[in-house]
Amino acid sequence: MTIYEAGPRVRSENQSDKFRVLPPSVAIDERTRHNSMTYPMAEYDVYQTLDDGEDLRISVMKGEWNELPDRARRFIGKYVKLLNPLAVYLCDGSEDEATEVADKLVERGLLFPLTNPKFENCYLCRTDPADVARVEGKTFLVTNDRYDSVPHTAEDVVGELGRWMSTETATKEMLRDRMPNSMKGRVMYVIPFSMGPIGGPMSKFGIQLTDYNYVVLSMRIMTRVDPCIWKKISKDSDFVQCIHTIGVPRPLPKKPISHWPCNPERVLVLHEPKHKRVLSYGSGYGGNSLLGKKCFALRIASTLARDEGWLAEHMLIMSITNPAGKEYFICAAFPSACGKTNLAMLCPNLPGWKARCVGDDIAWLKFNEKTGKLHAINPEAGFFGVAPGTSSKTNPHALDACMKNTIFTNVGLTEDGGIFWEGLEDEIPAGTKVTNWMGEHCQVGDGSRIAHPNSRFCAPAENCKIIHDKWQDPEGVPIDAIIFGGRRPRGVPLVFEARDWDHGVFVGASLKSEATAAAEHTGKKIMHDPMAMRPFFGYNFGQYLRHWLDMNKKHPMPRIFHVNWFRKDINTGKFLWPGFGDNIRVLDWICRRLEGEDIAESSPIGLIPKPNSIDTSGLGDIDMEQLMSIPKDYWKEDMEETRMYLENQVGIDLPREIRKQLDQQEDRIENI
Ligand code: GTP
Ligand code: SPV
Ligand code: MN
Repeated sequence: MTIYEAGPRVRSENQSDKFRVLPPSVAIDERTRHNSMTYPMAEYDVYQTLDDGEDLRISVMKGEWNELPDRARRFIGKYVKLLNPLAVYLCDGSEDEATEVADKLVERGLLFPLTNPKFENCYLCRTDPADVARVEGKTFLVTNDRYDSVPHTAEDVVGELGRWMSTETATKEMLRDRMPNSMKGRVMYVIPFSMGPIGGPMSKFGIQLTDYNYVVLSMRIMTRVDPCIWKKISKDSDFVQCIHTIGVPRPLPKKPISHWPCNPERVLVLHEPKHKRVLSYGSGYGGNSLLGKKCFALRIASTLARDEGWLAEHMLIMSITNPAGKEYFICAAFPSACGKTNLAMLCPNLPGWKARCVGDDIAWLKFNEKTGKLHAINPEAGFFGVAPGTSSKTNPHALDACMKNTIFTNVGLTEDGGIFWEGLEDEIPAGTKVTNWMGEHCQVGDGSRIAHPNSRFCAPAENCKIIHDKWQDPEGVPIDAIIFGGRRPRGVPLVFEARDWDHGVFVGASLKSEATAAAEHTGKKIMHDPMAMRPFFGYNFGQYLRHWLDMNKKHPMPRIFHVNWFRKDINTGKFLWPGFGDNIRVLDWICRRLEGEDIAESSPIGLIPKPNSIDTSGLGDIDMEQLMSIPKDYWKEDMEETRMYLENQVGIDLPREIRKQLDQQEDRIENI
């Protein structure tokens, strides 16, 4: 019974009357006594007055409650009342804290430290096989008016551009049926974080509450977690409320699979842009649980961006410097698992070129009056990258960035304490014994799947050897070009330039790609993924297009391009383009276009490279003719299908400029 002997800690003088320190509650003490291994000991108790007037007793395990700004205390208090955790743990983002949390997870069997000396402070984690990706079908926008969230679809058409839930249903489903007591017996971690450099003019604050310590470790890598944020919130800045629970209160109904507690049948992820609030229940994985990422930095932020005149996009940010020393910054929007991380960390295969990474997944873009250009920041601080396919050949910088302070999820564990995934066959010899992502024993090269297709590494951005000097510049970097792209095995040429801004927005709106493993879709069917944002819009896609179109009316905007690294030979089925480091050849063409070089010619779908204007020196046999061809039948069908899609999915919300682009492009294709 040490807890009473320890007694309350001496508090500082500036306690408000809303805040009193009490001896730890008997309730906590009982639980602590019964299972002191599992249940941590509360340090002290406080009373917090809630918005409804109730004085709630809260046990604080770590951190100084009275140093939090009043509105943060009220926010946390409100959810302590609802979720009923054992205690509250105020995270400070420090290394000691991360070590403490990681050690606990190793003890529990969720994390495995990588013992191979190649790795420094790296861990492997395996999830419940039912919790391996974002769940788009259970992700909703919550607004009073349905059409603030999603477009008017045609009659009898199921909308694909976001899901809407009414405020009443959301309240019932989340706040009444799921969240009450869902943290019972668990600790609530409170994470103050910034998306973007702390205090920067383009940055925003968030507070995430979570009962999952894996999330604590990952948020610390992916965002800037820092207690100085409390002070900034208390002064003038607002914060986005991020509430996450795995939905598995204690005692556990059954033993978690792979030591990964989750509640896959009941997953629900809700966004309320009006209240700047995200509520996520049931999943511990990626975009479902690291709420700074897709939930905040895309869905909530895109709504804020519309209201405040900027853009929040699913884009990488990189710079390339040509042999003459001129640097260009570009943003590229590719759907999930279509090559953003790879392009962002490009190793150019043309002599004299240099590439630098600013961000690999999300860009916040705002016009900068000083430079007269659109500027971009990467709101994140780490990479949550697709593991399979990453190798020293395809993406050496990503592989290198994973060697320290990294958490791997759902990859294979080799017998010598390293990692394996599909794509590393040249580096890890066949026959090496591995434990696959499900914990089963197998061997490299035995034909079985070793890493999950959506397995990921979570690594600090500062680990990347080619991270740009300005990646943390609070003003962002000036963008010269925007690129769209997807996996298009047929018909779509390697590169083309949009005719103008409106045409470029139309190109983005018509973006399609093969389905990937980053969400619950299976197979390789071609899906529409407008602006690479289909799962991430925070508001009505028709209004989103309106906002994009209007951006160019207010400010000069960068030029827009479309690329396709994934076209396949119609005879052999093999990729026609080598991709990866050779993508610099396409970027080189784009930069020369920006310089006004006469290397493009008009085509029905945009400006395409003149023959021989893409540098293919040293590539051997490349079928450029097939790679650049624009088959009339394909495009006729494609345009008809795109028209159907936009009319069915966006209906009366489709801006007239986009309709005009559709008409014009159809006419041009008819005349091929
Ligand atoms: P998210 O993190 O899900 O948003 O994905 P991402 O867009 O960052 O995709 P990433 O760069 O991780 O690439 C996904 C897969 O595409 C990996 O398996 C890569 O190896 C593969 N890939 C990337 N670039 C190329 C390319 O130029 N050519 C080919 N053939 N494959 C590529
Ligand atoms: C994506 O799916 O685009 C990702 C992974 O970047 S997740 O964070 O899970 O959204
Ligand atoms: Mn992504």
